[in-house]
Amino acid sequence: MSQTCSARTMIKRISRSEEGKEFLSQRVAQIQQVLLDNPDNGLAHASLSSFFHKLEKSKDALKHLNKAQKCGILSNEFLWKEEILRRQVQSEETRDMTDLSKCYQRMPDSKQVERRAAADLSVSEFFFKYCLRQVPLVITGGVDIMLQERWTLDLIKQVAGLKQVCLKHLVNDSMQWARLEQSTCTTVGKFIDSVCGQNASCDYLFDWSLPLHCPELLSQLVIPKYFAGDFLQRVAPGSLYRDSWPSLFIAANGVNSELHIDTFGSNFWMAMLQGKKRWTLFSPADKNFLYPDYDDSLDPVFQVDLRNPDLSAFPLLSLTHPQQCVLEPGDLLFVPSGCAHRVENLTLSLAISANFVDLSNFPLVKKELHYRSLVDPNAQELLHQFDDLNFPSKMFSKQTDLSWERFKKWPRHDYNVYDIT
Ligand SMILES: O=C(O)CCC(=O)C(=O)O
Ligand SMILES: [Fe+2]
Repeated sequence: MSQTCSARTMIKRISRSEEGKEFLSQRVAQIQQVLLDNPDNGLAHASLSSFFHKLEKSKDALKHLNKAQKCGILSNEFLWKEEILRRQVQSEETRDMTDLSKCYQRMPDSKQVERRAAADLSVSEFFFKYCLRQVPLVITGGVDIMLQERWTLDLIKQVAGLKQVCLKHLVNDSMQWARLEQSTCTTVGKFIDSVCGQNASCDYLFDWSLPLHCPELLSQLVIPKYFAGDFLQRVAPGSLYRDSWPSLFIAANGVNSELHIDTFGSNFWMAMLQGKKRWTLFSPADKNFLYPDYDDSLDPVFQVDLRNPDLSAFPLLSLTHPQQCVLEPGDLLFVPSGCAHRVENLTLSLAISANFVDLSNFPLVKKELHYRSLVDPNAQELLHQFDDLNFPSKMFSKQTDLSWERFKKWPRHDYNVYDIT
């Protein structure tokens, strides 16, 4: 317990301890007693639901949440919790219904992620063959489209060295997304020195927004045609996620991000600038066989440990469909919405990435924003724009690469010739 961690992670640790479980079970018994006298006590049902949830008894938690709602305890937060519990129950039921005799005692072999040269890949082929079918792809030479001169750690240090950054670090039993918790804050320059030094840091400069923190780096960037139609650039300035990406990643050899699915149904790309990363990806259909734990979030952590897979505890892992690739400088990776992934930095590495929305994930993104909007007004505002019948949701098969400036001022005047609907 020596590593610093979030309250959420600490609460999970305590509720999984013997004393924690005993305390929670006693509370359950007390509330059940109250309900014997007054079965329509909505608040008691709501509270019982929370205690069952902490005891990881999701079916009971969902049952009592629904009873609380029937007793008139209605709020958006309860609808949000209901969806979290529904996801948990559904994943457990899917596993219960799966025939264990089909499982093996080892992980399936990983297939290699397909690789295609940017020079031979049209926007239409990318969209219909990979994006729409949720097939990951490495676009080789993709980074040459994006930068005339590839960024290096030296350049990042020159331009952003004095800026403040808050780092992440991996905590094995973290309940935070990707099992990454907040670590120390420092300057970009000091962090780069520390990852280049002898005793490289275990911290991760992870998803550091360039538009927010270092826009001066972006003026030279070109957004490849495959991602240039990002719907997040068609919403009002200030809207959620519109200016979050691209973001920067720097890590020493051996630093990882654990299994996760990118949030709000977004698609994702990553451009590898320096060093190597090994990606392991699963198809969206594998999600429940990776043993998601939704805890208090719509974005689960996964109970399986891919470094040392325990097939006795998690037998359905043997029925998944892993794909792997090692990203090298110049590679541009596309990760479709809904694909769980884990990333290992095989060397000191530098990369940029972005999440995006297009026609391939638009329905999923709207569904995810609907649930997030129950507790997040910014998600509600974004959804409102996406839901507008006049929202420009067509794409263009002859889309060209766009300079950063043109990408941010999406050239709407061309919209009448857009042909992918
Ligand atoms: O490079 C990494 O560690 C993973 C990046 C990633 O998956 C993300 O930002 O969602
Ligand atoms: Fe990710």
